[in-house]
Amino acid sequence: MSNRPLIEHFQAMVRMRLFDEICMEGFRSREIHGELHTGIGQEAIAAGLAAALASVDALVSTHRNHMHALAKGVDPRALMAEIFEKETGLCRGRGGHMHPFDRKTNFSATGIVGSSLPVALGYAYAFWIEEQPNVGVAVTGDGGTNTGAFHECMNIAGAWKLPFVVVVENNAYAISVPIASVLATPTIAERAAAYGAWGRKVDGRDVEAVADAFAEAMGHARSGKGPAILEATCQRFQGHYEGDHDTYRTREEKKRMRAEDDPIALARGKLLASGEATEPELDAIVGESRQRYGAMLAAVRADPSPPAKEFRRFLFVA
Ligand SMILES: Cc1ncc(C[n+]2csc(CCOP(=O)(O)OP(=O)(O)O)c2C)c(N)n1
Repeated sequence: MSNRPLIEHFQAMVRMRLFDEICMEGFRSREIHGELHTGIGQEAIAAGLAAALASVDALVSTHRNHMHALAKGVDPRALMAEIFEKETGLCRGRGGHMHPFDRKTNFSATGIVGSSLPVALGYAYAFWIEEQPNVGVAVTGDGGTNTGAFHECMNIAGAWKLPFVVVVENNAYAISVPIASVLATPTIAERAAAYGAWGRKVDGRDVEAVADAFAEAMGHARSGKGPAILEATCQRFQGHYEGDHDTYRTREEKKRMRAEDDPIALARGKLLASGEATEPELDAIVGESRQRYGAMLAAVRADPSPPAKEFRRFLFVA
């Protein structure tokens, strides 16, 4: 049984998808510069993390970070303003899509693949030294698990029994590289044994399965038993970044995943089958979320950009 009613997960996933669709619109209209990576198709993983995260826990995400920020409780208005490069953003528009940081919710992200682990491990070590019952959580893609940082962090977290949880969003590709072609073991979760860690692989399209497993992983880490690896399988519906030609996946493969692996459609089907919700109720959630996020976008668009003469402000040179 999940730690949150499925209808709440459904609402969270709908909002996450709308958020990223708005970012895609901002990218097309050239209001957002640089690379944009969306989490469309992967909503169940982010939504599944929310309930078991306390505000004092730290979450460190990747280049594909918007949905994790929303799950951690980052203000969506301030996040959207950051991504749209506005002075009202979380980092006054200077961090942008790949480097949001929020002191209030202990949320941050890094575009350096694999580097969410050492940052989250730093939080975990600090929590341990200060004897606080908080957890440092790193999200990484499957590609990130093949970096040296993954092994180094898991090893020391296991040796010192640090409150450290790694969530692997296994969307089957690291850009164009099929992850199965570069893994020594059938799963990533089974590496846990090498670090004395808790490890599990779940269906990352199933928000309740993710929520249950993540709550268990957090409980394990919080109670002083050491680190955990939660591998959640999913599909990335968009290209690696917006504008990616995505020729490494066939048209059929992409069509099939949208038809069969959509976590929002799967949750909708479950809610209807169990009688927990009706079509009009679910449509109302989508309509209300659309209205809320549409109004947010209009407000963000009206916000000021950082003044051009301040382009060096907040830049640090060693
Ligand atoms: C250290 C480092 N090497 C290479 C890159 C370029 N790069 C950006 S994303 C990416 C692939 C990441 O794949 P994965 O970890 O599976 O995450 P996904 O994009 O699938 O969410 C690479 C190689 C980088 N940002 N950092």
